[in-house]
Amino acid sequence: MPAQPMSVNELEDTAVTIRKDIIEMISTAKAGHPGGSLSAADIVTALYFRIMRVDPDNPDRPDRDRFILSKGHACPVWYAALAERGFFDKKHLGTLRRLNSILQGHADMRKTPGVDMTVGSLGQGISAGLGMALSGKLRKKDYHVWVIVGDGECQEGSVWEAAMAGPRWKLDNFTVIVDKNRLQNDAFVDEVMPVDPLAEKWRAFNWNVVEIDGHDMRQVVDGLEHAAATKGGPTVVIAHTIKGKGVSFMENVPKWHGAAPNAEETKIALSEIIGARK
Ligand SMILES: Cc1ncc(C[n+]2csc(CCOP(=O)(O)OP(=O)(O)O)c2C)c(N)n1
Ligand SMILES: [Mg+2]
Repeated sequence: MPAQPMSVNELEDTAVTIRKDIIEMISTAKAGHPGGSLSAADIVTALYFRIMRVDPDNPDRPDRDRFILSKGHACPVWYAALAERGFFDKKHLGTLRRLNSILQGHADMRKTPGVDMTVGSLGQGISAGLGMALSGKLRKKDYHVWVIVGDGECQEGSVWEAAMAGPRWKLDNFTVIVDKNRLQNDAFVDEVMPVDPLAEKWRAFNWNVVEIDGHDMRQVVDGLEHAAATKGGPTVVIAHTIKGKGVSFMENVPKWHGAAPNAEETKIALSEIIGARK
């Protein structure tokens, strides 16, 4: 079922394609969320091209690993990875956010092949993933459930209700990845409502905690593989990331949470993304 798992070098190349597709998609749609898509790009690439057992020809295959992008506004990164992995034709990327497109502004499980959970209302994804993981345990299936949440999203109380339940059910088939890019929509998380110390919080909820640089592909792969192999309870991977990573004028700038680049900005963004890999 897995494609040949990619090497770190191949994953780095693929992440360039994913970042290009994110920018092109949002530029064409003239709307969308580039910042949080780019911060998650390396993690999502590693999941779809090395870590997860998924089957693009049979998206609902019962033994597939499950993935939920709980920070659903960042779905361009999800769509780019699904298309690149072969879940649907890449031509759909040009229809992002259009009426009746399979690629809505927030991912819809009824519309997009490979999407197992509708997202967009922050704070829901961990609970949904937890249910999938618990179901897997009860039915003695060996799939793994992966959920990405935002750091701003960690302000939601429901995140911590789900966090309490994971160790209770010893869900070692369950991994949460926090995209800790330090920003939420209009400002830095620390200014709005600090969530730190995040690692200590998860530890206090009895999770195994791993911290990685979310843009160092070797660390991303090692962290995710460690999470998949850890037995006895769930793991949280705290990924230190940069919002807008790969496009200089977007990095760490709150405006690029939810704004589309114009034609000139798109040109610069694409040349920076491609140039970084040369
Ligand atoms: C329940 C809920 N409240 C508010 C919003 C509006 N909203 C969309 S994105 C966002 C900020 C999210 O920040 P973070 O989780 O850190 O995501 P990232 O930085 O990765 O974009 C907010 C408040 C929402 N989608 N859902
Ligand atoms: Mg954030």
